[in-house]
Amino acid sequence: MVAPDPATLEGPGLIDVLAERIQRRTATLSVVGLGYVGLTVACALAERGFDVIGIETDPARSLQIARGTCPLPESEPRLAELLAEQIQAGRLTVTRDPASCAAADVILVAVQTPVADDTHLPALGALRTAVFSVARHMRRGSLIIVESTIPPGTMRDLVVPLLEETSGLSATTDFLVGCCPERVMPGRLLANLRTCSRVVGGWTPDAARVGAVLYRALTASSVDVVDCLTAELVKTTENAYRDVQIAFANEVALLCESYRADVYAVRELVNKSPGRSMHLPGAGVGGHCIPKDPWLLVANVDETTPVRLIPTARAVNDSMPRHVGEIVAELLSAHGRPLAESWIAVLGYAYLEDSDDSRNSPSAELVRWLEQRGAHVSIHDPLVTGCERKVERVVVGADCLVLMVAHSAYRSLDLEWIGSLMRTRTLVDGRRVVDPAQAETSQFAYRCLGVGRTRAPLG
Ligand code: SAJ
Repeated sequence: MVAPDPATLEGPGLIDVLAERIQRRTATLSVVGLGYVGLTVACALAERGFDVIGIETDPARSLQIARGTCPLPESEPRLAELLAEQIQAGRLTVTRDPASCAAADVILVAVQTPVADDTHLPALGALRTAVFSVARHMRRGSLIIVESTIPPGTMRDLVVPLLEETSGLSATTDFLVGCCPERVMPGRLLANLRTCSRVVGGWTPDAARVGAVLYRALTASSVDVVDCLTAELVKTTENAYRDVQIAFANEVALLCESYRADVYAVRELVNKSPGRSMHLPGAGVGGHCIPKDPWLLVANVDETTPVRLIPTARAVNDSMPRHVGEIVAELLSAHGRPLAESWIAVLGYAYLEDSDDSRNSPSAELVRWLEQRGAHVSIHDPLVTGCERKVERVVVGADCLVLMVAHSAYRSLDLEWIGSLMRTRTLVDGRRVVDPAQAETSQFAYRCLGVGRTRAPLG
């Protein structure tokens, strides 16, 4: 084969040479941003035989990872060992210097793309900085892939123009660029990389084609090749879809409380109907994806397009922690305890069952709401650092027990014993964790979100 002209992609087979180097694992990769997404994909790519240069600007984090120590919670199966192995093997190296990406044939950008708490507008500063630093050092003929979840149109309006203007290179003739939004999930980071299908968006068909070669080395599942806009829409839509589904379940839960019915019984039978899959109602929607991605989806839509359902779903889900607080206040009031004189034990601070991740925790919102009304709140979570005191320390003298997360550990609570430690035996279940009959046998006044019965204690 004639040596390709390094000057342009049009050289004879330069794109095929890059694809082949990826295929043969002889391509050098760089991952910019070693957070949940970047660190996981850097370790996974190193494990698959690539030389990977991790670029992390945070000094402490960069040093920690360079030493082979995983900064993510221990609950990520195998990630800590894999990181240590790949650092030890010299296949993964870590630096703070963005210029290091000049050695890479493929550069993945995996930085956070948050939305502002008040305006819900995307904050793309980290992405802009990362793309700018890549553009200043990238090589002609390299492939750039953005893994961050980004608002539709961001590749067109931000990433490609910034790359071209800063590098002086063309995204159609001098380098390849695309996006492949991550599909990781805390607690399943490496597993999802191996099992989730991926959507590779290419600025050009060649970029998508070569990008697909890389992601076929990562996942055993399908790799779909599309344009950038479609890839941006798929990721933000799949999470907005989930948020709307959860909001529907939450609204039905509120209806069932009003009708004095049981949303869980209703949901079970609804889901027996073909084509129905009603999600679970609950005490709120947390995490780093679902509360954010719906706002990214609608961020760049023109103002003539009505956007109603998605923001409304966000408002419904964001209201759930406060709704749990209202149930607590109602139940305590029925037992002669004004909120302002009450001690409340909140069980569960992670955003998800059996997770130690408390980002955007619905419990945090509930605690704020209760404390703003004078209640004294103590928090327990066996998996969240700082909340793992013994549960008896948290519930002693409490007037209300609030279950906010369906941790497995809470499904076997000794309610009789816990009740004996409390001042007032009231229990509000935000996730249908405990058996209502067991709560009643243990003399609790029990309310479950979505179930419209206040059960007075027996006897
Ligand atoms: N939740 C409900 N009811 C439900 C499902 C979830 O209230 O029926 C709440 C959870 O308690 C949690 C929040 O929503 O507070 C988010 O839960 P999640 O199960 O969606 O978990 P996440 O946030 O880790 O979502 C990730 C997403 N994956 C990626 O973005 C790659 C999402 O697309 C996945 O559907 C989800 O994992 C999953 O469970 O697979």
